[in-house]
Amino acid sequence: MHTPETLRALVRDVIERTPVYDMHTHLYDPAFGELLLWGIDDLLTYHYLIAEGFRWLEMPAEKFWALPKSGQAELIWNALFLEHSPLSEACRGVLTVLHALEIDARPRDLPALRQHFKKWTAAGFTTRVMEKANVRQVCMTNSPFDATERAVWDRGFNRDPRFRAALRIDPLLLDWENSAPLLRAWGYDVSPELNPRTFDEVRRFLADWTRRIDAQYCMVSLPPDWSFPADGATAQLIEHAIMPHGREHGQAFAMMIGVRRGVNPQLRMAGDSLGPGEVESVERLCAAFPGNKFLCTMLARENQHALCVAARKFRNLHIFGCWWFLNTPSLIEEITRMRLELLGVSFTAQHSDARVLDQLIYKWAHTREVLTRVLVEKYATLAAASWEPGRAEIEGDVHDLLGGGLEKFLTH
Ligand code: RAT
Ligand code: ZN
Repeated sequence: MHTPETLRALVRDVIERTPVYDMHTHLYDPAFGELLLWGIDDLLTYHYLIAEGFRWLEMPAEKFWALPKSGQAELIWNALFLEHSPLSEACRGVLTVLHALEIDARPRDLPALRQHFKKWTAAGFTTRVMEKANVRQVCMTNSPFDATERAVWDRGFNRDPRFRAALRIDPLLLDWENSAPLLRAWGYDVSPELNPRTFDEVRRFLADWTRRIDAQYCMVSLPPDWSFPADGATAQLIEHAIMPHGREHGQAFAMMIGVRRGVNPQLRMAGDSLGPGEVESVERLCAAFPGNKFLCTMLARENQHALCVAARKFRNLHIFGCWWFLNTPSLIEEITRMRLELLGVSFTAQHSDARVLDQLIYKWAHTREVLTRVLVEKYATLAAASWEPGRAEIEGDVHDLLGGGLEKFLTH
């Protein structure tokens, strides 16, 4: 029989020891060189922190952007760590990282922090961080529309098996007008009007990239007003290119819904916001294409309950993560508790969305803390009905929640 203390210790231990498959990040295989961000200046210039820094900075945005990365980092450090306490989730994250790496931040000395990172190479640091974070594999976000990234795939390199790939196609689905000429330039016989020949050629493009990068899924982020079915290019391309492509290659389509890009363009990447999306469109897609697999996360808190209900209705839908503005302890807790109550463990509790390698440490440490709280509470309710969870049972559940369930969903 568990006491509350033994139960908590057991659940915490299992959660800490279970390696994660992090199914959505913006990290890169070290072979991508400069594209893989790491170290204190990249941590401080994370766009989540830039948005927070701008709440205090008085300089025009253009002046900030004209500074070198170290200058930007210094302004953020001063505004968010020295002049005020670093209480926000993104600020706290930097401190969790430094603490875990045994870097003493107490003197509050940025140049000294920089020195600590000098001793690592990208390759060595990757291993160190993944071990600390207990992450077994991460999925990158790979866009054929990104010229820098494309050049690396063109050159070719030896893949690091810890870095999986996902085919990210926002421009294709959201900006057909400008994507069609690019596809043409890359040798695909598409026309601006969407017709059968064009759909076939888009499928050939998707198939080529799927094979080339070994894409685990095809991903897109969508605005709140995205709707399906619809007349526009987005819905047409989904129906006539993405769906048949997904069936042919056994590839899931991952939708990240609810982002409003460039609400404040002056902030650049930090200027995106959110809005509630249409869960009904997700349901209609799942119903119309039972032979396709869908992954979905939504950005608005208001959508979380309906999205859980949608997942109860469609076994070809797997929901994942507490995305972006939802990746804060209080919201992770609320969402994870609700998902467990409605779906058991048939969802993926979290993805890190890390853009800087070091962030794997804090994103997963903070999620693990919350998951421990919620699962202890839930197992205690089972124990109260004399269903004592055994270690192996808890291990299976946690494995599923931390990426293992997704892997099964993708392969079955
Ligand atoms: O969370 C983020 O870092 C956002 O900027 C987005 O990248 C978002 O996660 C996305 O993949 O579009
Ligand atoms: Zn992302």
